[in-house]
Amino acid sequence: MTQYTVINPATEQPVTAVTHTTAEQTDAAISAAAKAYEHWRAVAPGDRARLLRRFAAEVDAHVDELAALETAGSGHPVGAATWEAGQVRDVLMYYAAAPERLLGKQIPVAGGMNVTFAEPLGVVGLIVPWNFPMPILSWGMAPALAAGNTVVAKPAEMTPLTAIRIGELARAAGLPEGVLQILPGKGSVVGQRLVDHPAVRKIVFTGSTEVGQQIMAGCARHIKRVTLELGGKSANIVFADADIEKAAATAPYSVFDNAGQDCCARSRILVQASVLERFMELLEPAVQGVRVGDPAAAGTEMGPLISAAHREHVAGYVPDSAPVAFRGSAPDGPGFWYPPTVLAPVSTSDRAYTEEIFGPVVTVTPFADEAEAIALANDTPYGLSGSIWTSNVGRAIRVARGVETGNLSVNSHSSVRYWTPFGGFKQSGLGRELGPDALDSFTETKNVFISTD
Ligand code: TAP
Repeated sequence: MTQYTVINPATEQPVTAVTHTTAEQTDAAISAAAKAYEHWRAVAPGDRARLLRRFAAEVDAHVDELAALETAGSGHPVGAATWEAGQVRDVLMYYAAAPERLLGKQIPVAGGMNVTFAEPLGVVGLIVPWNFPMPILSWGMAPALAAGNTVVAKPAEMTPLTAIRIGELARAAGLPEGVLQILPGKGSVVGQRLVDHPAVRKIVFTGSTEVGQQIMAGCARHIKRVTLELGGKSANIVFADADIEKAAATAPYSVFDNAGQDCCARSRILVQASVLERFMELLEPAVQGVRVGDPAAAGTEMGPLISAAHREHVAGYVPDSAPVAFRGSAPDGPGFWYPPTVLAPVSTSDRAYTEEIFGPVVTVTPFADEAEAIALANDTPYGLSGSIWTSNVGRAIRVARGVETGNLSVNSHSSVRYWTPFGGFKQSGLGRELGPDALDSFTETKNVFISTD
């Protein structure tokens, strides 16, 4: 049996050891989920809704505990981790309303009528990355359960603790055995088995585009349903007519949130050339004002990176010759720290400009006009997120329609709202999570003709 020691990224000290799930145990869990499905799909909608509300209440009663666990195991600032645990509760509450609203249609036809049913799929496999272990688990888990599926979830090897605890809270809330199982372990073992096992009818994968391609190919062998939430290289576009003070003040938070380990990170700031100098003057103190430090301390805004290996990866984008315009601070001593870093001017062929860094490094690039801003924003294989800053409503809409990306904010740096759809264009993914239509991707439409002859 392999054990994995979870390391506190802020101290480099071990937190606890977790036993990895083997391929055989994964198969057994999938069989248990298939068995539990027969019962769970038949639970009356009102009772399923009640159980999900109880699950939400259990999470709510343990928000502080979950947040502390995430801070220790993933290095998230405690304020952010508290919000993340609260999001699990809120997403469960939102989808608890769904079982009683899984409506079909009645379609009159010659000689009778057709009725449609939204049938659950069966066992759903969730493969979750290390950057947001709690919210991303909940985005797949809650609608899948609400629709009557059973769920087998694999947290990332490095960050399994909160998912394991959420699984325990589900049982404490009364979810029957086998309905939600959390299997810590390796992607190449547990994740791969979820993809390969014929009884798993759908995979929800969030992670890198590279692994997402393998997952999609694996799912193709079984015509398995798949939702992919992948990488990003999003643009924060600042026009000269914008509130430059606000755009500059919030820009650090649109990219350095979670130390830049955020698929929605606006890691390319594009600024209209006529206001570039002013924007940079304002950005420098904003970046230096980001409170980087002990994630367990209230008020900390940015914690460490997840691991030493990841810090090395991030640092690889900032060689000694890199055009560092300015930097924020980071603690010395133990911990996988990396300071917020602004690169400018950067060539549009520089790796730091073209690749997802997944760390607190941002580039600033000038543009001449609206057409060039859209062209630059779209010059990437990704299309997940983005922001547009302008006081011209028409321009905001035009640019939002022109940028090939799934989630945009105008005059705001915010990204995800669980009651609105979320997902990517191009290589940032396939399908949508969240919002009122998420149940569509966890059900199949069954169409039944009833003769009246
Ligand atoms: P990955 O290395 O792709 O890992 C994601 C998950 O897949 C982990 O649980 C991993 O397991 C598992 N996995 C790895 N190889 C697998 C395989 N062959 N079969 C099945 N599962 C496998 O990504 P990451 O480094 O954890 O996360 C960072 C990436 O995720 C970034 O590109 C980021 O943009 C993206 N991301 C996207 C979104 C959305 S919503 N679009 C949100 C967050 C993150 P292990 O734990 O064993 O590695």
